[in-house]
Amino acid sequence: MIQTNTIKTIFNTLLLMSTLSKVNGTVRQFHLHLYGEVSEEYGPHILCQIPNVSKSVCASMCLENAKCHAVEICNHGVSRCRITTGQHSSPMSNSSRSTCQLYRLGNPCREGYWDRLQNTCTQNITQTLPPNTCADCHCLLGLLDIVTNGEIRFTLSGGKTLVCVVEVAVLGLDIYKWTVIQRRRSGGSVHFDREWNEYKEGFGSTTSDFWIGNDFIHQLTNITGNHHLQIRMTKNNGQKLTVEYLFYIESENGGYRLHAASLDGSQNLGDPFLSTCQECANLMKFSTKDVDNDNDTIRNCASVSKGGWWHNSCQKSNLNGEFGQVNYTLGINWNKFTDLSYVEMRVRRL
Ligand SMILES: [Ca+2]
Repeated sequence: MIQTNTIKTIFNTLLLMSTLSKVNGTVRQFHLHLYGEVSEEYGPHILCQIPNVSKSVCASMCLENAKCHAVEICNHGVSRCRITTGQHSSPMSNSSRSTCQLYRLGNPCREGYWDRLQNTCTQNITQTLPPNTCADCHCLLGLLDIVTNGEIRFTLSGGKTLVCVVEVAVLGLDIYKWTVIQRRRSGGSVHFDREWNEYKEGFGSTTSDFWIGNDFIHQLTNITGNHHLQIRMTKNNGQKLTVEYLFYIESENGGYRLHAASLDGSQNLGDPFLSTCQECANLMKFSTKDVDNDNDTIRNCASVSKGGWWHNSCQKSNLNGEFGQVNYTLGINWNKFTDLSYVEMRVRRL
C-alpha cells in the first residue's frame, strides 16, 4: 500500500491524461491519476509489460484491457509500460533506482475495488447494529443511499457476513437488493460435501465460495411477503443460464423443505425444481451425507452426489456438487447444464 500522505499530496495534482474508451458498448471517459511510486517488483498484478512506449499509448492499452485498473511506468534501464490490475501488494520503496510511477484509472466507486468487467464496486462495511435490526440486505442497503450497481459485504454484530448485491434495473426504475445465499466460483477451494450442522450454520468464505446456512435461508425467506430466488450459472464455455422462482424453505423442524413456484405462473415443464418427477427438488426436505431425507430407499443421494441439497431420488439439480467434476451425478449440475464454472443463488424481497 502507498502511504496516505503521499496519496494526498500527489492525488491533488491529479489528472495526468484522459481519453475515451468503449467498454461493453458504452463510451466512457476515464482519467489516469498519478498516485506515486511503487517498487518494481514483479507480481501477479502485472498483466503485461511493453517496452519503449509513451504514457499515452500505455494508457490506451490499459483502457483496452478490462482487467487493467492501473499502469506503472518504469524507467530503470529500458523504459517500460506495465499494465496492471491495480492490486499492487508491495510497499513503496524508498529506492530511487527500482521504482515505477503508478497511475490509476479514475474509479467510480466511492470505496472499494472497481470491477471493470462487471462494472461493479466491491466494498466491505462493518455495520454494528442492535440485534434483530436487519435480517437481510434489503434492510441493510436501505440504511445507505446506494444507487449504483455494486456488491457490498456487511458484517453483522453476530459475526455473520452478508454479501449484498445492488442491481439497478433497466431505466433505473427500480433497485434490486439481493442477499447472496450461495456462490461457487473459486475452482473448488471450498468443498461442499458437508454434514447437516454445517449446512445448518453455513460455511465457506464470502470472498470465494459459501453456503450462507439453512437457518439463515429459512429466516430470510420467511420475512413477510414473497421472496424471489434467482440462480445464475455460467458454463466453462461461457454459456449462461438464469432461472427464477418464488421461494422459501421451512425451518429445521420441517427439514428445511423447499417451496419453489414459477414467477410467471407457467408450469415450466422439465424444470428440475418445479416439475413433478422422481428427481425434482420442489417440496423435498434437505439432505446431507449424514441426514438422509431423500426418496431413494437404497442410497443416500447427498453422499453419492457429494453435496447437501433437496435431493429426491436422486436429483436433476445439485448446485452443491463437486466443483470441476463433469460427471453428472457427482458434479455441480442443473438439469443438463453441467460443467459449471460459476453459480450464484440470491434472494430478494418482492
Ligand atoms: Ca436415501
